[in-house]
Amino acid sequence: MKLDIQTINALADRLEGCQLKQQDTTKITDDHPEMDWDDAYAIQDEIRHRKVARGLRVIGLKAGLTSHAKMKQMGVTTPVFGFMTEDYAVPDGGECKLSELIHPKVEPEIAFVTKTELRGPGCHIGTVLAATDFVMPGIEVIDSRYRDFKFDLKSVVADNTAAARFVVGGQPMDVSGVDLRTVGIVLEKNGSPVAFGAGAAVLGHPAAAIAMLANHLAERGECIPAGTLILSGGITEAVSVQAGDNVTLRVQGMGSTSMRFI
Ligand code: OOG
Ligand code: MG
Repeated sequence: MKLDIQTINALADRLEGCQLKQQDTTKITDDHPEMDWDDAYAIQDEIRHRKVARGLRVIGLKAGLTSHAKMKQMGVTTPVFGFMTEDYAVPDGGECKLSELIHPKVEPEIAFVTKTELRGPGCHIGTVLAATDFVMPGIEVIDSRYRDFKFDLKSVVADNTAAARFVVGGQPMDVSGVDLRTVGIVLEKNGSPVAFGAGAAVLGHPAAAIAMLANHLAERGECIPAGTLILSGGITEAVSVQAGDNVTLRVQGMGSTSMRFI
């Protein structure tokens, strides 16, 4: 760690403050170029502690920057991990209020729900599939607290990987019933297809993103408990949304999930 605890706290304040007040900010590495990965996750952890202390439950985990499309869009090369609290969940078909967000974008993702604990190191696609209860379509709403989504990896980790809202729904499916590499997805905005892809866009197999998360947590002495919802990362580039937009994600064999921006 390169930053002291006062600086970690001040940066958590600054980033969560931006989220709560719908304000953007410059990336924190501009002011703290020396910060390292442990500092970045320590700031994210401090934001999580603040939310939990206010009575919010953590209801899911996420992997991000797991597809080449996303890495290219953001100019980075490594996946990152974050969390979702209960206030991030939008009911399937429900409304997402733009007044609570800065500059949201939507991402088509495959959501996993685990049935047994996943503990690294050494997790791989096989252990993830064995521990998965079901998979389902999920749309993540990202809302970077950084001006114009301009960040580097440590800044985005500190900002809890731009997590803001999500919806899951459709037809939950047993992993034995689907080839997650070839499963096709269509993201629609107001009835028009705006992004297409297949599961393999995420690290060759979306379960690889879950394995990476488990192995990452193991380095911190943590695991993925049974019954955890995890978003495996955007399959395509993220798509901007505006008031009035209806967004639907269709995943082959898994039905669809949708949300409306008001
Ligand atoms: C960071 C969040 C990335 C994903 O699915 O790739 C992410 C960002 O692109 O702003 O959630
Ligand atoms: Mg995402």
